[in-house]
Amino acid sequence: MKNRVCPGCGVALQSRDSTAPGFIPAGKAGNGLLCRRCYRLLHYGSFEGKDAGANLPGLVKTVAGKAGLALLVADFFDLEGSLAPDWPSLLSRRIILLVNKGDLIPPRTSRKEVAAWAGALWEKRFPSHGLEAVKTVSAIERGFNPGGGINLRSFPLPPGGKVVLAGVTNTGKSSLLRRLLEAAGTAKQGKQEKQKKQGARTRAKAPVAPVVSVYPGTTQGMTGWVLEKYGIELFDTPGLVPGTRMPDHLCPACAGKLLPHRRLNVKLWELPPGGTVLFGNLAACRNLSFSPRTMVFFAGDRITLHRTSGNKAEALLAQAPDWLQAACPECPGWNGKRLEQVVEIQPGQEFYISGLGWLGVKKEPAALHLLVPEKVEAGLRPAMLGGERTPV
Ligand SMILES: Nc1nc2c(ncn2[C@@H]2O[C@H](COP(=O)(O)OP(=O)(O)OP(=O)(O)O)[C@@H](O)[C@H]2O)c(=O)[nH]1
Ligand SMILES: [Mg+2]
Ligand SMILES: [Zn+2]
Ligand SMILES: [Zn+2]
Repeated sequence: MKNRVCPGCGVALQSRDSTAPGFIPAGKAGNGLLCRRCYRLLHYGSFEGKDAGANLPGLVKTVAGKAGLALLVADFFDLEGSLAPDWPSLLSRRIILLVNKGDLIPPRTSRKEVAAWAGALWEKRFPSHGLEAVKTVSAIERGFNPGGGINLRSFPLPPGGKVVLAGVTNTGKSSLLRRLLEAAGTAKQGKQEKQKKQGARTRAKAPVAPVVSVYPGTTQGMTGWVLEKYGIELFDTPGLVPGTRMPDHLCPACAGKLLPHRRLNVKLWELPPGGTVLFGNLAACRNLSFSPRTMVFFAGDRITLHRTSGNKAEALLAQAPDWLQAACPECPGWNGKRLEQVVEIQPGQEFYISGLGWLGVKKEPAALHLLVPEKVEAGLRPAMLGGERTPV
């Protein structure tokens, strides 16, 4: 660890201003001690204090410029949002795309298929910049094997061994780094967690590893970690906020609730003409076809997918009861505005709403009326999960 940088979030430590980023009480700053924000996040689960306010794309570009290889971490749940920034211009020439949160992929879809799907999306968005590899990984799975999930030894390492982790917020960059640190025997966290479980009365020391949380923007600066086992120095970087995803317009607590944690929320419904499905109080999908359609809806496991009629949907969106709320009244960037879209969707296609979820139709095409939050990217795509894919 470099001196005087919080190992949890990468912000420069300071003892002058308790309201500014990186604050640590005077005399406490030592190796491995966390800034106040990280400390409170880790011990009380509260997310407070200002962001460091740095030029994040600039920082990522600078770190990537010093590294010879970039591990671009994408979130399986929102691949469009993960590939929204102009990554080729930000990262070094060699990029490995890691599709993280593979544990959430339903068993009937193979992880290789999802990796191929992500690779195709990359090619569509960045046709002139080839990827070194695409892999599906999971940072939380039991039995996670960095040697099997990300075989760092199978890629020619850059001279100097510097490798950067990059991505948009909340894709699991810091989580993957923690797993690699644990596997390499560098992090103390694994041992402490075990001690706690065994009821050992040892006072927990601050873990020397990046802090992970459901809130976007947990990592605010750069930290470097030497992994002797792999012969590399791995850099964690702050997640970028492309502004195209649903969570980019919500408060940190509501943004965290959009993530699927243990599983996807999947609902298979036969929707009569006029039948409507709400994604919390954020988005809506109504069947405009003249007969019922079998449809499947995907969202995070803390988001309510609610089936109703077209008339009731409007009232529910206008005045959401607590059980439906996905955006609270304090969400800063959420103005309640939704844009209308009418689409004809085929089996083998999905309609996605970046960072919120997606839906598909079975057996026969459907005409749909959608209400999509303003500024959030949404549209038709070839189905990602199982079955036949219909090009868009
Ligand atoms: N289900 C699942 N959740 C994961 C996985 N990896 C990370 N998460 C969760 O995703 C959230 C974000 O993880 P972080 O590691 O903090 O993500 P990050 O990319 O470092 O985020 P920023 O620092 O905000 O850019 C946390 O709630 C993690 O528990 C995974 O493989 N599977
Ligand atoms: Mg992080
Ligand atoms: Zn910190
Ligand atoms: Zn909110």
